[in-house]
Amino acid sequence: PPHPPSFPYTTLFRSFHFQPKISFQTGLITGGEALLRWKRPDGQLIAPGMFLPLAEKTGFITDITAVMMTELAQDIARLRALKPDIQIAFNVSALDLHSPYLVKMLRSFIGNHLINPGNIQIEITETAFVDQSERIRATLLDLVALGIEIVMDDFGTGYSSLDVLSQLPFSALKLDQGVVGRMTEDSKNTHIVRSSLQLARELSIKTIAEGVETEAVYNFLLASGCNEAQGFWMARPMPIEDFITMIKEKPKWPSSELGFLYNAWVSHLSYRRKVLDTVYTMTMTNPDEWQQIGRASCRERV
Ligand code: G
Ligand code: MN
Repeated sequence: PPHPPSFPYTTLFRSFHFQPKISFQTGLITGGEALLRWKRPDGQLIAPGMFLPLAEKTGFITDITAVMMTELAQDIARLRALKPDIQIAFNVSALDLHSPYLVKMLRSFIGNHLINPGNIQIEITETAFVDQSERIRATLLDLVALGIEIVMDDFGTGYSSLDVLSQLPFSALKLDQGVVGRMTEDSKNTHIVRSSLQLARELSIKTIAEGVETEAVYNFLLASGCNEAQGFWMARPMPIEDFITMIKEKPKWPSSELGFLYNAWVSHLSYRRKVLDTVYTMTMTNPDEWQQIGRASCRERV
């Protein structure tokens, strides 16, 4: 079996690969996810699965993040020159959120006009751990105050919970690639995806589908009102030079406003349901309590 690389990691060549994210509304690239890639001196790539778990266990991940964050800011500056509104997602671990260094670094990049807050998105996985610390919560709020979006990664797996989603300032959820991949296999998975999209809608957060490997899955998500897609069917992660070429070419995938009409329709139905529920409740209640019910249902709508 392959061994994880031994320390020091610094002897390895590190870089980011970028996987494009596509807007369902326009069919165009909105940005991408930055994925860490390590190369051995012989040129062989080391899969993240081999070094990240060890780095997390030893706490070394925070050093990696600090070094790579600086590199990423340079990369984003290059990409911004081509597309000023580009949005690059960066994965951080719950460990990275314990200390204020992440916020400090990002604040300085923004202060120096190297990047705009809108150019970077922070993806957090294993949010179960995030839940437990006030310190982490404070870090996330600092990032939001800077104008940076926080994404819950791997939504639909054991690590991401509904409870955490509602308590922390996430502005998007990223559907797990396993859930997305199995979507067209049976109707249960289809319902899981649809109801996740609806949940996000009700919480007013954006949705990104990861692991879109076929046209069928792409089209289904398009019709269901998902906001963005990422996956092998459109593009694999690639070195920055290739990503730059692609951004220049402005490729276009299928797009439609249909999903957004679907959204509006679902919202309308659920609004009607709430009105009917309220009326029904009122007929069953003492008029003295009506005002309270009205107030409660108004709160729900805003
Ligand atoms: O969960 P996270 O966002 O960290 O996952 C990103 C990983 O998913 C990357 O390593 C990327 O290579 C992989 N990936 C991206 N798109 C696809 C896809 O369509 N299918 C599969 N199997 N993996 C994908
Ligand atoms: Mn991710």
